[in-house]
Amino acid sequence: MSAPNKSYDPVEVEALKPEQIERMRDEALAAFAAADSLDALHEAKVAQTGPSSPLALANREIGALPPHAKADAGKRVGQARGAVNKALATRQAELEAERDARVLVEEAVDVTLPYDRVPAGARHPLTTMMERVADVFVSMGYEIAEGPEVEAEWFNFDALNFGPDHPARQMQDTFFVHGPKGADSDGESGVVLRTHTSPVQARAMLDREPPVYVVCPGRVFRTDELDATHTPVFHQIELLAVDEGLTMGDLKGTMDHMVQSLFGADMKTRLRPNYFPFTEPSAEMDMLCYVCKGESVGNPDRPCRTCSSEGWIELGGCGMVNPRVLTACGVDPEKYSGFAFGFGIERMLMFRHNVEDMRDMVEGDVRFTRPFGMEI
Ligand code: FA5
Repeated sequence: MSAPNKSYDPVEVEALKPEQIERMRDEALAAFAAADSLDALHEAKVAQTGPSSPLALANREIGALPPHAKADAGKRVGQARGAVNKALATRQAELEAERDARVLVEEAVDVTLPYDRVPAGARHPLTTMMERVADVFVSMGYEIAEGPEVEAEWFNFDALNFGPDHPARQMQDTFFVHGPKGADSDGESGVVLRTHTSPVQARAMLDREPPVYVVCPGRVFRTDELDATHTPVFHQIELLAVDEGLTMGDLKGTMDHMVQSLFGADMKTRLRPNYFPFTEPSAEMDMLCYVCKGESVGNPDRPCRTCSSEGWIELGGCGMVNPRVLTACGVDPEKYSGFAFGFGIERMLMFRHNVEDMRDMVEGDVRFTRPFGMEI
């Protein structure tokens, strides 16, 4: 800054001469106009309005003027700085608008373009249902046991107390791979596609020393026609417990626990007498209808489609393991007793999820599986 000089005319201070102020202003306006990016404008702003810019330096010269000259010089510098700041703001706005327009074009996403992501599928609800049921028993300490789908006739029938000419052997309509053995055979065991998961019971007892607690999920085969409630290839889950002192009470309590875990705490089961060669006594197990909880029975105002207003839904078969089966599988029936039950997963899926036609489960249409979601 020049030293105070009370005598001289302000127009003699070079930096404050009107033509110099105009030149500084015009140079600043030209620099802003020439800036073609926000970065370039920032550089021009620092050069033209920063503390070392010509106008800022000129402004400082005002302090050295005699009082009568300060107002005039201050006004001139102030007007020039005002014009410069205004031009800066205008150019800043223009460049920002250009940038925004460019970004909008560059980053535009055409939402109508075809996409190449593979759509996520869903696990088949039969698989998730089978795992869900098995998990109930695994959490009680049961072990998962598996057996072959192509099974020795001996395991599928003989070990389970189906006599060679027992009518029950015809009751299960069987796909024979070799055989059948039957009453007229030469004693060789045939080979079948297993008709139920019960042969895994026999295998589990032969493989392990009691106590035995196993759950056996698996695919089974019968010569049934495919229709709304039957399929020739379906899934069962079987439970077997062999220990000292097991009773029908343990069987009932275990089944109640299963239906409560799957359908809610107020669920229960009931037993109806039935016949299976491998259990004695045998029973059909029903569970309370989880929709109407039995309230539709004798109540025409509240009909229930799920149980046909019967109040109960048939689940499968059960009973105490026949001592002859225990003996055939090397377990001492004097010391041990056992209970078993088995039921169809397709049927359970039907009433649990209101699936009206079993054929939907086998046709492999993703429109059926997807609504069940990606349950793990
Ligand atoms: C049995 O298969 C016995 N092994 C169950 C058992 C296990 C009894 C342990 C005692 C002790 P059943 O033939 O009733 O039982 O079949 C059991 C279930 O399989 C039926 O309740 C039904 O839900 C299902 N099921 C039978 N046939 C078919 C089919 N063609 N399609 C779909 N599900 C079927």
